[in-house]
Amino acid sequence: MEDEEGPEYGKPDFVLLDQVTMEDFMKNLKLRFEKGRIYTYIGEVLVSVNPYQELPLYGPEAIARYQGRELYERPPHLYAVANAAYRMMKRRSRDTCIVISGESGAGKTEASKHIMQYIAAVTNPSQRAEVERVKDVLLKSTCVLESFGNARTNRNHNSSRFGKYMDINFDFKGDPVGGHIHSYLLEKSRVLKQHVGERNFHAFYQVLRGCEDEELHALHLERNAALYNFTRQGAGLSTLESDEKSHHQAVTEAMLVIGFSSEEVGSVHRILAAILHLGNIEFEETEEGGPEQGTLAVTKEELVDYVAELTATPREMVLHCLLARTVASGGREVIEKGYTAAEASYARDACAKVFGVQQWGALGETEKALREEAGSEIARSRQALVCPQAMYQRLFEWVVNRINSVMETRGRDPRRDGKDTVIGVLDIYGFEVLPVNSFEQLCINYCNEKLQQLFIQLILKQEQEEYEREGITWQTVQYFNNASIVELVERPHRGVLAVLDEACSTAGTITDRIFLQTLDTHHRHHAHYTSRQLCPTDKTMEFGRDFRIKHYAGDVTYSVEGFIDKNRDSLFQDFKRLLYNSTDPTLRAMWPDGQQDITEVTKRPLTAGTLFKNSMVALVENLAVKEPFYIRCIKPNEDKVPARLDEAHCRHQVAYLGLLENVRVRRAGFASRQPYPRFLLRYKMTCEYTWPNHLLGSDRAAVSALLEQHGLQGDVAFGHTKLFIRSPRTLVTLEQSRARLIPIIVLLLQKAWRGTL
Ligand code: AD9
Ligand code: MG
Repeated sequence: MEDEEGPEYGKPDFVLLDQVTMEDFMKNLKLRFEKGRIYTYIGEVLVSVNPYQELPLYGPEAIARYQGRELYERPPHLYAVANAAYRMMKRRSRDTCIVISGESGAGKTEASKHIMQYIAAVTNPSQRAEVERVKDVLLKSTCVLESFGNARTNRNHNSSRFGKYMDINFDFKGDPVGGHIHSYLLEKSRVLKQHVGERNFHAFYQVLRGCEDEELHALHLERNAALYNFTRQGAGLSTLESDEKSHHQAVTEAMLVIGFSSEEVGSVHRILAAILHLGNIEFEETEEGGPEQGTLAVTKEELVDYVAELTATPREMVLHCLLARTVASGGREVIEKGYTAAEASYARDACAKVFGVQQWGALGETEKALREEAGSEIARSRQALVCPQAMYQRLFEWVVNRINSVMETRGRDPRRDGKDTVIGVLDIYGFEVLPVNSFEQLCINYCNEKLQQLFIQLILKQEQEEYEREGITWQTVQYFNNASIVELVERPHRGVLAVLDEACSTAGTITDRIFLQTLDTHHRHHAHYTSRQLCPTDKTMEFGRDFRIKHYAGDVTYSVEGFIDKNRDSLFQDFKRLLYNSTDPTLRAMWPDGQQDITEVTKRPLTAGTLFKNSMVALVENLAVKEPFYIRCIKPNEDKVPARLDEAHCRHQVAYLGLLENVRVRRAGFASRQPYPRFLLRYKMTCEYTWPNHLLGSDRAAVSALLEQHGLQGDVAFGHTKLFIRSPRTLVTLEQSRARLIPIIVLLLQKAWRGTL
């Protein structure tokens, strides 16, 4: 890798473009991409294009070139941003965060791994054992979380199906002493159903392929993923399978290194196996029974035995959970109710209910009406299918918590109770538009609206405000403010999530269709909301099913089918109690709420939407108080092939990431700003009037003299307290001049000390 880039590589910073147009932006992006320069700055924001091939950009040598350098001293790189965040944290004791955004497959997770590797490489030079432990856990946790939280999708073979924010805590020496992972909205519905060409979470295949024969036998599993409903859908079974065994070994080893006991690893495998067996259980209607006992029976009874054995719970209780439910009927009275034939049929096609928006469109009007009428029953009859995904979600959360508990206790020096400083790394799902968009996409896109709002506030608005504060004249840049879209989703009482909560709290009678009607009433005049009802001529939406939000990144049509169910996310107490009563302590720890008495469970739990909203508000609050660094990832083409940048595809991403506005603000503004004393401290040796000390009255006057000597005065503006530098080139010139002089000064000082001068 070259330290300097010639003009043939395009502009290393979009701020240096002659004109800020989409054409020029794309030309530069493409030119650089074709020359293997996948990184380019916009000021301190790093734009990264996924190369889809291994490039010689990473590793110890590259890390050494960036370590301790200023951002502009070397070609744009993730390491430079990681280094800048680290130095800001260490030198100025500021909490920092690195926000990585972009669509699925754009390279967010890979970027976060490089950042972690950089931080691990440059810290703990004295090799303190406890710090090494923390670094090990931080690095190894990625592999474990990818196993449980990633899956092959059509857009990315290793797609993160959860959002991740990781705080790394540093002590006063700048060494990592702990950390904490927050996970957001795991796509648990994937456990039940995968789209054509996609797979379930990696962990299932890794167990099937990687466990030794003996263990597999004890799990009552065969090696063949095609034997299980949850792993045989979609496609892509054969791809990657050869790697599955080695991944399984790596994940198991990582878990043990992190501090999971081998008993815990065993329990995890048993839970995964139990979920696969649950997926193969089938139901049939029987002659026996009645409305009370239900008319449902289980075929393949041995599967119930397996589930009971693997979850260390009584067989009868497992069966009960699958076939009946206990309900509180007022006071302390408790009754048992078996599922009826009607509910059973809903259970059978619940998968279609969850994902079957296309099928829904194919249904006749009578059937639709019938299904809607029985809508309230769906949540109950879905238990048999809800259980496996709930089990998986709890397993995932437990894994995250377990890693957190290890990171919280390691590394910290008990003699020092001073506050740690933090670097947060956010790798969260990008904006999503699928052929059919449901509740999950609404949450994901709302999350992106929140992050875009933060970006606007922090980068664009803050920048403008600073210039005004410092008395620098410049032109205001117009940018799209997405506040009203965020409001549309999260506003109390009237926002989409509030209306949905209202629908969920009304026992049984509200259907998805009524929910949509309420939305239409509330938002008929909203500039970013529409539906078929409000726009009857728009045939791209369906009556009574779709609404559309005009997101900052583009229009998304959501189908309300299943919204109420997914938001309510209810799970019967029987199932929680079953697992709480497991004699396996690991499983039991995942279900602490199972100890509640059924008659005590009266308080309505928070809905999935509200929980997500709360977690987003907390996340944004957390990020807003940190010094932010941004990585904006771009996916070059839809086919995941190297060396091809599809212009139309990238243009869209450049537009919705607001990169042009970002460049305009940065250009209208300045590439860098520094308080006068700090600027002098760094560059005073490059000017005879300022070295070793100046006599020019004020620091501002001294800075002015210094710049004049270099002939750089035309590229700066003088604020009240800070110097504003327009072009990164100026910084590069100053840095080079400083680098040339340092060895001479060191030599002079050495001679002075030795008295030979
Ligand atoms: V998702 O939202 O989790 O579906 P990401 O995280 O944005 O997505 P990811 O980092 O997983 O995408 O990258 C997708 C694939 O692109 C990786 O599996 C690599 O094969 C490839 N990739 C990404 N970044 C690089 C890179 N810097 N060098 C080489 C890369 N390959
Ligand atoms: Mg990812």
